[in-house]
Amino acid sequence: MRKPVVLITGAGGEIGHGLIDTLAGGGARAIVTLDVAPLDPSLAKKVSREFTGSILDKGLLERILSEFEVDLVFHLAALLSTRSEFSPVTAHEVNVEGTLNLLEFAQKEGESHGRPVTFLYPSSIAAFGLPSLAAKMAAGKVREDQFTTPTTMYGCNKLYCEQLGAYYANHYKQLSKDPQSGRVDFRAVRFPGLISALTVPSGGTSDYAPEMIHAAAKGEAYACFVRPATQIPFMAMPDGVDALLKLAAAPRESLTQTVYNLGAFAPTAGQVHEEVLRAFPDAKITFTIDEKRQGIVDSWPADVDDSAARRDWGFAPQYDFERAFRDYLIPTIQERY
Ligand code: AKB
Repeated sequence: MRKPVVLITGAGGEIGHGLIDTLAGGGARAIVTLDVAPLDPSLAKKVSREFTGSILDKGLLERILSEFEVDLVFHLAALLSTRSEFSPVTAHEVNVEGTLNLLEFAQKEGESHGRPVTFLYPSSIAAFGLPSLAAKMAAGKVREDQFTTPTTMYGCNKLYCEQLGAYYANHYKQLSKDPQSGRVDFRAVRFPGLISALTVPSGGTSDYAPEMIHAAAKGEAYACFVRPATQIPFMAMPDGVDALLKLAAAPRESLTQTVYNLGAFAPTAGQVHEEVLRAFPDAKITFTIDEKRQGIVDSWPADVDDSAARRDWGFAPQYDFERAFRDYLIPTIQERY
């Protein structure tokens, strides 16, 4: 008999860390992970089975399918926005073809065990693309269906995979004699920039905020690559993990959308700098603008309208800007370094 498990791809990344901690603490389901690199030992001991390999390896996915009854997938593996601009074809392979492989995997799992597989997909504010800084500032909080014209490869990948997920959930092989849609219960969130006290991101463009905080805590100088007035939404990692788990547990009938915006606070880079200085008065932060990365952040919304997530499945972040620093980031980071 195959054991019912939760599968986490990209498990060694920033979200994976928090998610594995929380899921392992709850103890409800055995955890199986897939990542290109081995998990660090503190995480590895919390999971039932760790596969080291690529989401592009269909043979490996077949093996997981034959051994485990997966009824919940957190598909976290992705190449982030800055990295994707340097290798767009690889980004497409990992972000799109990898997601297609996982959706097909979930479809087959669902067909074989006869229950829909809940598929959690972290999309991103990168799925938005505002045409100019003036339009961004005029738009304020954007809804899920506004400005979905991304300018980055990563944003295009995320937006398309949101649609692919909806296709698998609702229209998969719609012309076949025996349509098999409904086997994948696809649910996506558009994450803002995530800030973790335990890990430092790599390859993203919202990275300036977490990088500034971690550099200050380590006593290292940091040159922020966007202007002080730059504004996008952010969220503390525990709220990000909590949101994924809440959405996974929400009754299907309460969900009116496949994709939900999430936000918690939307400081400017200058406000993050001020808060960092309050906690670490000796921090050496300068601003050296990288106009190209600035352009990417300027195409992302200043804030998002996340009222649908709050209404449909009770999204309620615990950390606003002040609390994120005071109760989570500063104490945890100070302990870490
Ligand atoms: C990135 O900067 O690429 C990510 C994101 C906003 O999805 N952090």
